[in-house]
Amino acid sequence: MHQTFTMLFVAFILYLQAYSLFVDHALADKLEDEVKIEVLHMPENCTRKSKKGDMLNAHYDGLLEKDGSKFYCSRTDNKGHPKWFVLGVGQVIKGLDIGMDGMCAGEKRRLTIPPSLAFGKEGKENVPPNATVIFEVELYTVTRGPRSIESFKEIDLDKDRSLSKHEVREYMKKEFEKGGNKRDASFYDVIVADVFHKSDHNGDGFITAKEYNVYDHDEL
Ligand SMILES: [Ca+2]
Ligand SMILES: [Ca+2]
Repeated sequence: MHQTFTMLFVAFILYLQAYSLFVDHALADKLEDEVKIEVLHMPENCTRKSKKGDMLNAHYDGLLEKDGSKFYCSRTDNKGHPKWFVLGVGQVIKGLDIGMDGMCAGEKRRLTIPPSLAFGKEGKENVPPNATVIFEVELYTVTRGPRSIESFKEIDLDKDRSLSKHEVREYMKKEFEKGGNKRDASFYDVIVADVFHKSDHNGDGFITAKEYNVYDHDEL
């Protein structure tokens, strides 16, 4: 009789522990899925806010929350060129896709991103496992996404249903210079090379509609 009671009691304690683990876990999950967004600078004029599918051009610094050490800086890496990427399609870590939504050109934000939305359990290069990271981002331009059928047609000047380097370059130039920002030729060389590296899967120097719609997962 006494033994049965003990066993029941132990079972009850185990149940409570399991329950609290579950509750803690559920709470932790909820907290983990949030990106903390702090606006550091907001420009006076904001004509267009970023949304999924837009092409963004931004500089960012990545820091570890625990000690503030910097693991990435687009101003020194990537030859100092601002990073460009398509928002909301997994080209960057999830935390940046979430944290850079609804942002204006000229705006600066500090994003605190939990590991589940950053580099996860494994970490990456200079980022240790399970690290919360902070990104300080400065957004330069927001342009309409390059990955819609409309933009494909717009880029494809000669209407042969494939994009040449010349066509991509002209399109980028037109989009980037809408806001009156002049860029030197090397700026476009880098972008065009990057676009073809990511999208011209068979390496024939042209991007077909099919190649155009494939998103590569590129963490940074
Ligand atoms: Ca073409
Ligand atoms: Ca191709």
